[in-house]
Amino acid sequence: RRTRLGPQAWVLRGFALPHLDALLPALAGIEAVSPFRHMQTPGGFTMSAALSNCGALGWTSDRHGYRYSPVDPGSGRAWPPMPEVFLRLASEAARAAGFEHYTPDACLINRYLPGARMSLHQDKNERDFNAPIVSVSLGMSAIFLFGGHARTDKAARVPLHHGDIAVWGGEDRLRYHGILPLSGPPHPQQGCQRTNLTFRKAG
Ligand code: MD5
Ligand code: FE
Repeated sequence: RRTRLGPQAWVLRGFALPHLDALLPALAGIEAVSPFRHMQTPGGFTMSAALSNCGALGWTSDRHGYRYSPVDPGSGRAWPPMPEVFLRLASEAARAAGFEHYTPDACLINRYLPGARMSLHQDKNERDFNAPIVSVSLGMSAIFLFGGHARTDKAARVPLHHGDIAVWGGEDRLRYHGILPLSGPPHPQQGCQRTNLTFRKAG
């Protein structure tokens, strides 16, 4: 089922479910090389969601700012490569939302425990705003905030569940968005956590 959020924004309910047998072991492999960690913001706060990355570039944050880097600052080594199953799923989801030939070079992975949130922001650190962003939700359900092009625009609340994929491109690519503090029942397989894979064309 395909739900339209905006002119070029879609939620593909359960789209990742048939891929999880391959996806979850690949995620465990990434986590073993580049463990989840809480980043500092330039303003001196600690982000409540922990992150990791895979792919040629990974999104990082510290007191000096936000940037994409080929190196995991925790290890000083390259981020783990993007697994084939990640690439295939992101590209199939992009195609289902109308974006052909999607080749992301970065996958930011956010891990939320109960209470963790992401305040309204735009994703503007990527070089190419023409490419869509593809987001895969795993584990506990969350309320996604889908805002407008100004921070003060009223944001729609969209529940995202285990296996859902959202795709934002074109004029919807730079909308303000966020995640309300995680709460609710544990997920039967994933327990008290939500993991979000966010594919981008960053370089
Ligand atoms: C999350 N992550 O659930 C979200 C999913 C992030 C982040 O926001 O930056 O790590 S990605 C949601 C997104 C990305 C790009 C555009 C829009 C939403 N949008 O226009 O609504 O952890
Ligand atoms: Fe974002």
